[in-house]
Amino acid sequence: MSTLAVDVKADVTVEKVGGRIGAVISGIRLSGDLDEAVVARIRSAILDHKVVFFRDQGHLDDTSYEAFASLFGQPAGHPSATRRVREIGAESRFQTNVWHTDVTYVAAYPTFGLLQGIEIPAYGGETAWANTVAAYANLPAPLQRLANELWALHATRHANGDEFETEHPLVRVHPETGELSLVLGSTTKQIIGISATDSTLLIQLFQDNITRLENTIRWRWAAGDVAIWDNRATQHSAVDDYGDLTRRLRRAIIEGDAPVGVDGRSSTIVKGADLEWRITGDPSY
Ligand SMILES: O=C(O)CCC(=O)C(=O)O
Ligand SMILES: [Fe+2]
Repeated sequence: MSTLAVDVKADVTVEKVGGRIGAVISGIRLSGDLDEAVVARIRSAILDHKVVFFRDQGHLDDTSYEAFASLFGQPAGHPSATRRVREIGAESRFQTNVWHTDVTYVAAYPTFGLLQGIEIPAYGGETAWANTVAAYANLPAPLQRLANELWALHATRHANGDEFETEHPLVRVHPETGELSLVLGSTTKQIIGISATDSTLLIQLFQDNITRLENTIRWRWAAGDVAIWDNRATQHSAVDDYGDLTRRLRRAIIEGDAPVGVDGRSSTIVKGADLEWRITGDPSY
């Protein structure tokens, strides 16, 4: 990871905006036609900083936003949908104002998530991200050793009754960086093989370490801003403090791969399937 606050190459600047997470990238007009080298530069900034922000990208519409998202992998969505870009507003506010990693109730959960500000309230409505790699790295060694051995059940039930359950390692090896990150979030139900009482305490212990303020960044949206996060190395939460004001964001997520734990084992599906969550048509934040 670069230790410089600002890193400049070919008119593109990557400027850290948080000590452990977050950078603003300037000098790029986002589109689906970016050079391979520019895409590689963005991807490596995401891997380094876990979430990156671009200002003034109001020229994007659903189509060009999806084309841009596709530079990082296959945008996920209903297979028959013509667009894999969705606008989110009031309907999602009570599902997303909690710390989570997107769609961890399936095995191959998304690699990246993208949001763009469309209509931003005069106050509030920020989004916060937390670095789950930094959270693991800053644990004392005995807690790291404990975490390395634990697996957790992630589960949810969609409004249409579809149920999803997956077992993930508590610590995953990042497939691109090799970094170790904690895998938890709002759909984590139980540490496998540990009593419900102790399991709740352990989840709380590791979750509290993820969301320590020094591991987080909060983004004050302006219309046109785009954020891209590494969903394998972060959690995020919307901040529901904008009262009755309107808040609209454009969203896309990129299809992922199943985590691998430090012992080399991959996540396993207990109920439901990786693809089903997209086919139900249910929102999956
Ligand atoms: O509304 C937000 O700030 C976050 C939404 C969210 O959790 C998501 O798009 O995955
Ligand atoms: Fe989310």
